[in-house]
Amino acid sequence: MSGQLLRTCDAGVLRVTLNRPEKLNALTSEMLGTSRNIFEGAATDSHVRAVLLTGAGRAFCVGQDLGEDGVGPGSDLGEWIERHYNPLVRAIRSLEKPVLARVNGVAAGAGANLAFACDIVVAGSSAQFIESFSRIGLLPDSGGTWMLPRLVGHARATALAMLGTPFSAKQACDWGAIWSVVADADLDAECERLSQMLASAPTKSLGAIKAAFAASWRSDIETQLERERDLQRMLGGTHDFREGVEAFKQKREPSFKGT
Ligand code: T3D
Repeated sequence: MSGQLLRTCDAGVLRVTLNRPEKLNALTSEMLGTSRNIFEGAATDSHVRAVLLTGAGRAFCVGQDLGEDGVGPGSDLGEWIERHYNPLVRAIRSLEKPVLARVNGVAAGAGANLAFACDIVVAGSSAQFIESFSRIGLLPDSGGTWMLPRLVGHARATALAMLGTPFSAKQACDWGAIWSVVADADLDAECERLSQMLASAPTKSLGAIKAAFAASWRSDIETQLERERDLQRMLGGTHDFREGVEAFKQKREPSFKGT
């Protein structure tokens, strides 16, 4: 794997680090392809029970590397998006395991929307988000036009996208775009705590929650009730459900296996 992307897996937590700090982790096609492969591989890797996505250095990610061949004016950006961005967003959204974004600094363009595609987003207090697309004549991609209005509401999403105004981690949290904001000095400890918590949780339960919430946006209540019934039936047959109930009865901590 190239040094532009770091991957380690330990105690059920797959850590993926965007690693071009001198370019604020601007995304190259190589990074996009490799990260897509990593997320797709995580789906079937039983050692992986949670994923932590972060950036090296002072930024989380500033989106597409605007200097890369094939993305300049006159290029077929639709083809670029379909080949490089949409597969990655689909891989994150369809992964039935939790994905935690550790936003350690600026998240701009597709970098912001990749964070919003993750399941839980924790940002350091100095981090900021920028829907910077309109500044260069584009619209939010990487699922941004889908996620942002759902996270922050139509009015805020529209202004953020049209104005390209940076918003702080605190604003993002107050508006419901992210889970929490912590002091920069506490970011590592908090993300470590959460990722370990997620990796020792009943993985199939978390996967079902993710799938059901995602499906709810395109479903009516009747369809969703049926979906909940079917998923609960599946979960009722898992080891972790048995363990959860046993542990409750025995007044001890459960030991979930993710099966
Ligand atoms: O185009 C398509 O294929 C369609 C897909 C689009 C997806 C997208 O993500 S479009 C949006 C792309 N991203 C942006 O427009 C953000 C551009 N960056 C910025 O506006 C600023 O860098 C920030 C406001 C995010 C941070 O500013 P600042 O002052 O803290 O840092 P800086 O000095 O601007 O950047 C530091 C270095 O990173 C600098 O390199 P240098 O001059 O020291 O060698 C800068 O050029 C580089 N950098 C920052 N963003 C990008 C980048 N290099 C390539 N691509 C970038 N997106």
